Amino acid sequence: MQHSRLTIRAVRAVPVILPMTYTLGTSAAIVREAPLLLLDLETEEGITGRAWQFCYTPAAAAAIVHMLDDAVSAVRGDVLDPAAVWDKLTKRYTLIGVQGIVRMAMAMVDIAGWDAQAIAAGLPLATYLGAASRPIPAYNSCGLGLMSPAAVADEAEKLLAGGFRAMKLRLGYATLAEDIAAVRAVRKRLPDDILIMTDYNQALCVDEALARGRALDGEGVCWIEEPIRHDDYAGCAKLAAAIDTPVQIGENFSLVYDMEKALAANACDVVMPDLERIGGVTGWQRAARLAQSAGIKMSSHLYPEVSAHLLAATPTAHWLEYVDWINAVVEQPLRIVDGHAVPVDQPGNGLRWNESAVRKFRMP
Ligand code: SMN
Ligand code: MG
Repeated sequence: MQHSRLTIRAVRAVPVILPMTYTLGTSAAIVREAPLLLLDLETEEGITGRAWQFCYTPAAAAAIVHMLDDAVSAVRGDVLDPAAVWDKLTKRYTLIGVQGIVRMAMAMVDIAGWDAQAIAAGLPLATYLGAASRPIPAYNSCGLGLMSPAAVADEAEKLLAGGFRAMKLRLGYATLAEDIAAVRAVRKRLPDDILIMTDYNQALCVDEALARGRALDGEGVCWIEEPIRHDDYAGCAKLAAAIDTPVQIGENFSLVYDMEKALAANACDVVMPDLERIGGVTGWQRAARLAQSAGIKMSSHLYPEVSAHLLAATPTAHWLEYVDWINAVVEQPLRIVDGHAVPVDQPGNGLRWNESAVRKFRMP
């Protein structure tokens, strides 16, 4: 691997609100537009690394910008070694805790830092991480929120565009009967070989999840995601043992330590860390090693452009979660070919902002 020494100079973070092609109607909240933060990490050597972050709410974007300024004030002039920067910032934020917006800011610096390094080496991120870049099986995770069976089936049909062979259906209706009706409506409308993932977004208590999980065992879904509170690993373990369909968790693992605890508790059959929550590219690589040791398949949550590179370098890679949120403001949206995400064949992670689109969608 080629190493160019880069020095951290500054960050530029631009908050945008992007319209979503499909409403994300989860059991926890309905998301109609995506408040995102776009980050440029500049180096003294003139190389810029990039990252984006889903801020969940516009108010968080401003808070993360403050944290980014603080983080970079601590590492300005340092050699851009993402793992060392992570350790230094972890120490700086020990008292407040590496969580929430602190962790979000740190992860953005980390993701952009790895991008800058790969660009300096002249290699796509996947290759820089030692993997052969390859297409990654992707499921369409846009839309399919809680709505009538007819509406959800109509939307499912649209989500096949782009050659997707799998998609994710949100569940957690008031009753088990409504969950089953939604699954059956989608199943009936799609060709038989299309896979359906399901996601409860933590809607249920353990007993209800047992009942619904057992019922879903008869419906042929690919996995049941976050049926109960994300950090109830004992409850998750009970479900994973009792339900035949794989139990999927991981988008709420905060750093790799949560994943360690979940695996130790046998809380799930498969994992899907979120690039930001797990601690950026540095955290993802640690998680990938854990998944490999545990022999457990690992998918991604959001951030498909960077995750495509990371899954190429993940020994137990499973599915990439595809969302199209960033497409309006990038020069080259992630390509989906025959249901596979194709990591950009350019140095770095491939994120380049379309500056005129960024101006158009900039948060007021
Ligand atoms: C989800 C959660 C939060 C933001 C977007 C999407 C959802 C998923 O749980 O897994 O896609
Ligand atoms: Mg989810």
